[in-house]
Amino acid sequence: MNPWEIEDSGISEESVIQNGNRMFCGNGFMGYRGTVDEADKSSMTGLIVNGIYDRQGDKWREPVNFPNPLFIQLSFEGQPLTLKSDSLNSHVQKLNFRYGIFSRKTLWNCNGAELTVESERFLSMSEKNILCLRYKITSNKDITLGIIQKIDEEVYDANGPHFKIEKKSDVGEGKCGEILMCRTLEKQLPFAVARISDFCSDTITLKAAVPQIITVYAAVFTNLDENNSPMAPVPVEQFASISVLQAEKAGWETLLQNHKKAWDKIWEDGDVVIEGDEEARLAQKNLRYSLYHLQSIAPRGRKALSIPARGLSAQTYKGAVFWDTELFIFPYFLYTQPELACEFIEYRIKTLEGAKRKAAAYGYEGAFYAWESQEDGDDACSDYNVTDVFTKRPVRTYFRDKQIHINAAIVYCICQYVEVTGDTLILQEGGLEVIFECAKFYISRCIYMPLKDRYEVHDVIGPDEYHERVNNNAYTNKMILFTLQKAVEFAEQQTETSPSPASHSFTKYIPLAKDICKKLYIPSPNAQGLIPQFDSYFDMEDCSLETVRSRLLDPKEYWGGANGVASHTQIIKQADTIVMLNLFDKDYDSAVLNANYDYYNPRTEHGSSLSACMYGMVACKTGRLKDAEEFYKKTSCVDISGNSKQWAGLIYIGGTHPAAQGGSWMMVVYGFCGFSIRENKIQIKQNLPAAWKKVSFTAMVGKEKYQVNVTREGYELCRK
Ligand code: IFM
Repeated sequence: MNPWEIEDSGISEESVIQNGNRMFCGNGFMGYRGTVDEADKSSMTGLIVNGIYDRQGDKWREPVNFPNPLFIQLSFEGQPLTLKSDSLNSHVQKLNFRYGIFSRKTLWNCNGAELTVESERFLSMSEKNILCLRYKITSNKDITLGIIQKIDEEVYDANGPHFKIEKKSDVGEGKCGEILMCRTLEKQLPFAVARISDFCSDTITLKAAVPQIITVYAAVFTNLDENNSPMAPVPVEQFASISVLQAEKAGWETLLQNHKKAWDKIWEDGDVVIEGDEEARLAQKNLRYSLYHLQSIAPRGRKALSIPARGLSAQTYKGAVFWDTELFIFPYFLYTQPELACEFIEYRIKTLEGAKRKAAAYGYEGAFYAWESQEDGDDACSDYNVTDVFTKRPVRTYFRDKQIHINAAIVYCICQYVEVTGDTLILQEGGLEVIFECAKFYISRCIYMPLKDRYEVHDVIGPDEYHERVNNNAYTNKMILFTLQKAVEFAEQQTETSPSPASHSFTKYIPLAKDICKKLYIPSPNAQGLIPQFDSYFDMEDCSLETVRSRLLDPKEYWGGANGVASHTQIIKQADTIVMLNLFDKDYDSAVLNANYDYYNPRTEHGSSLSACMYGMVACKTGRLKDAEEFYKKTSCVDISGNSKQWAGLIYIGGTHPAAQGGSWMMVVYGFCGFSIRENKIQIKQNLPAAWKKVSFTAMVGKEKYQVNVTREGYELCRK
């Protein structure tokens, strides 16, 4: 069994959708779902380009699903050969996740002739705009088939349509292929999709046992791509036609070798090696699969992009960027490819204006980042993010207005970046302004309680989304404190040296920020060491998860909001206070970590894929190795197993889960290896699972790159 491969033979509708996610290929510029060559929109085919969104009327704004240039469909006696055909004999599809290569082998019985299709595709990691497909047809008897090859413009859309086709033309040089010149509907953004095939007919006659191989090269360009000049933009169709012709000239083998070389380079620092027995090998496979997904969606080919919560796998969650990026995905890139981690910050700098607009719209100062952020930083999160299963009416949710902890996640991420890389340039290039603007928002959001002589933060939602509009969410308050402390620290450093315009704008807020830092209420542990998730949390009904689940009248019912089954109980959706204890473990003694872990874990639904890794890391810190291993399985298997939550109310939320994948890396490196940085030095406090002998990974700290080898007995750091 190839340790870098997954395979599946499922052909049910559910399997087709799941495999679309599980066998996703991407190169950071674009992503292509793991569907077969002849699949159409009914199989939710998808080609998503990072950072390209569109809105149709007042429907949800979402990523544009581009026309599919790799469509090939065979037919026999006028009947299309698909996974649903009665003539289907067998089907298997695979993903090689070392190199991001999707393959399939499918057999049909065509009137006694056994027909086999084998194909392979990849999205080039070296040429970001290029996709390649090799399609091989073999029959054991002479046979004639119909064949349709095209750029399939009939795309799947959750809330489309999102583009119009302006022109169709030939690729030129007498080649067999076409170019589609398109424009998105809302912003009128031009893009082009081109394809060339080396087979040019609509019928195909096969001699017994003589295979026919078809090679397809495709190119996708938008006018925002890095290699286009903003000053004198080259028309996208010209780019697409030049590139696809170049790809064809280079040929399959060369493109494949270059693609593999690019992946080899990625794995040099991006891999984590787990050695040990069978269980360790499984853990290794799950981890590498997770890292593959992160690498295949890490922004490449355009500047200042980030990673959406469902990667590039679908239009789910509106293709939006959440706090997932900063707190769950960022750490892996920070230590392995800091230049990519920096892009996430650049993205927040680029979208600061949108965040300022949002703060102003709610009557606050500074910047309030979008809960669901797209290319301009305006909030894509609707006021009605869930649909009631009974009335089919939209439910008013408050994620957009009240999850103010998003700001602090961004500040936390910038501070981590500066601390670990030592690169302060990003601060001058907009990072400081982001920190100060986030701080200003919090200053205007905190309220002073004169009789208590303290500041409080009311009417928020913490990470646990089932409890809306609560007061003094411990996680949020602690993160606000962190933000204000950092803002003051940076502002004072700046004024001491050379004041930047950003720090100048914050100077007048310093006294108030300091006062809030002194008097902000941070819920502290009670006599049992327990920290209330928010005011009066412990007064809510204390019942089991099973009790809450048994109250559901419909399995798709939403647990939160005004009438949700969990809203009036202590059952929470995901790690909340535990996230705080994880990020600020040094501020609490182990009795507090233990008490809160024991209390909150049985009360957590783990209904978000962000939950397991946070509990898992605290399980490692408190020596609960068995629990930690279970949480590791959970976070690292979300996508490989396909066992993830598919519905929130009536809204489909499937797709891949980059936060859980980042969580897999964090659990191995931060959790089991106990890796941390203290005073610019690497510290290791390992607690490896019994089946693991050794973990090796790369960590870049400052200008140094280390190979870190951790065994049960100790560790070594070697300069790389
Ligand atoms: O950011 C998360 C949130 O914490 C829980 N709901 C899903 C979002 C996107 O992953």
